[in-house]
Amino acid sequence: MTLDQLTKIFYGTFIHTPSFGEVEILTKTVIGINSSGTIIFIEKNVLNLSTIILKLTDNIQNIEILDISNDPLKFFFPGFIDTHIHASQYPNNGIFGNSTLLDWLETYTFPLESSLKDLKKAELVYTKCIEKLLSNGTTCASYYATIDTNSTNLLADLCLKLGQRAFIGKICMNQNSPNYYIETFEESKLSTLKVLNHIIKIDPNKNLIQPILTPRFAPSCNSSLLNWLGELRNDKDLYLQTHLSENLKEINWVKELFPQSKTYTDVYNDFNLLSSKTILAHAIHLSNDEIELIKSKDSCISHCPISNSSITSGECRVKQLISKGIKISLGTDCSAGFSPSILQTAKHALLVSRHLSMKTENDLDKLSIKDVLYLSTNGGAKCLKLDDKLGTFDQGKQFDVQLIDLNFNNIDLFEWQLPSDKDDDEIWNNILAKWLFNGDDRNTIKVWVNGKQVYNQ
Ligand code: XAN
Repeated sequence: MTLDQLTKIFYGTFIHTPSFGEVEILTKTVIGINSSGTIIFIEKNVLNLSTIILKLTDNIQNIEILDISNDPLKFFFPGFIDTHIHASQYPNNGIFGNSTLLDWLETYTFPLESSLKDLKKAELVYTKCIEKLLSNGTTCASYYATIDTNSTNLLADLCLKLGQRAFIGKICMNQNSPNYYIETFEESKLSTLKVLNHIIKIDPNKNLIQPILTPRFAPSCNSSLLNWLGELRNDKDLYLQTHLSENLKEINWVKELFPQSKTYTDVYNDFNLLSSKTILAHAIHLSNDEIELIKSKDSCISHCPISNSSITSGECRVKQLISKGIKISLGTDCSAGFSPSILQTAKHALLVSRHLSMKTENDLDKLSIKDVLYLSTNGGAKCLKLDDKLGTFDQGKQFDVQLIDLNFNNIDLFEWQLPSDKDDDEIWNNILAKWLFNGDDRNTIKVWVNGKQVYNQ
């Protein structure tokens, strides 16, 4: 450890989820970071901050210190990771009527997305969306933009400017789309390459922004486009995101469009789109063969419970997929999902799992508070293959963190519910439960990405 690089020190309670179903509470802990936002030391059970500081350095002038150790209702938590969100649909949050997937796309979604080729409008929408996510503690998001090159590049520029870690996807769609929102195969290729080049140019070291190939879903791309995307993905080892098996009508449509493929998942596999860097949103109605195929490719699933309830798509069998070894994370899926908050999404993941368990009469389908907090953070990091950098508090990882403060009247904690100096698991489990079920963006008071503060309430 080179302590002359030490720039910031944080002292207090840190809570994270090292594995699925596990929460670790680190009280009286000191974390130090360097100017790149990398955690360079962690010291647990520190009773006196000054002694530690004196041990570390004799020059504290240039070191920023944030000490929350005197407030029992504040704690640091890893930043949330949203692995599936359409920035371009943000204005439609909450507007979905009684629709289901295919009519929802035609009625609400395509008109809004296509209108964002107006870059003034796009800037307004994307800025609001990014700022809203940051204020909800989301430090990393995998975004869908639109089919438009400039509008997609703008989203990347704004994430970089506002300091959010992001994967940026230019949507590809060259068939079964309205005439006002469709591209040719040639246009889709050119636009995809332009966006890749732009992102590499603005963030060559991938400090914050990375490109992600984004065929919207099988019905909107013809075989030539899927084939080209598969080759590009493979040649350049790129991330890729798409939708899978969300709605029964959609699945039947895919069968008609791609009769040569055995299943919906096989369509993606047949075009070489599945890898350990592929994020599949929804994946609700999978057969056992499809589950095996996803597992064999080490692709991951973004579970979007609010969206799945809102446009009545179904309940993803999260616990079953995890038991098969599939990586799972959470997606807000704005605007089929009405909330930009991963905390709300985690709460709905828990509730949707209860509905699933009523249907299956299997208690094992229920997700716990610890489970959904894992999916919101470390699960997302693993899906994005960034778990060497994000998801937990460990030396060598980046400080992508939110400071939670429960001193607001959305959460009434009584004296006997407060943590004491003794570590008390049950007290902390109850505090996390109150945060999950009654908390909201009021409780996220500061947010850092790469150690840089990007939100302050
Ligand atoms: N399938 C989709 N599902 C969804 O939830 N949102 C979308 O925009 C979309 N496009 C295809």
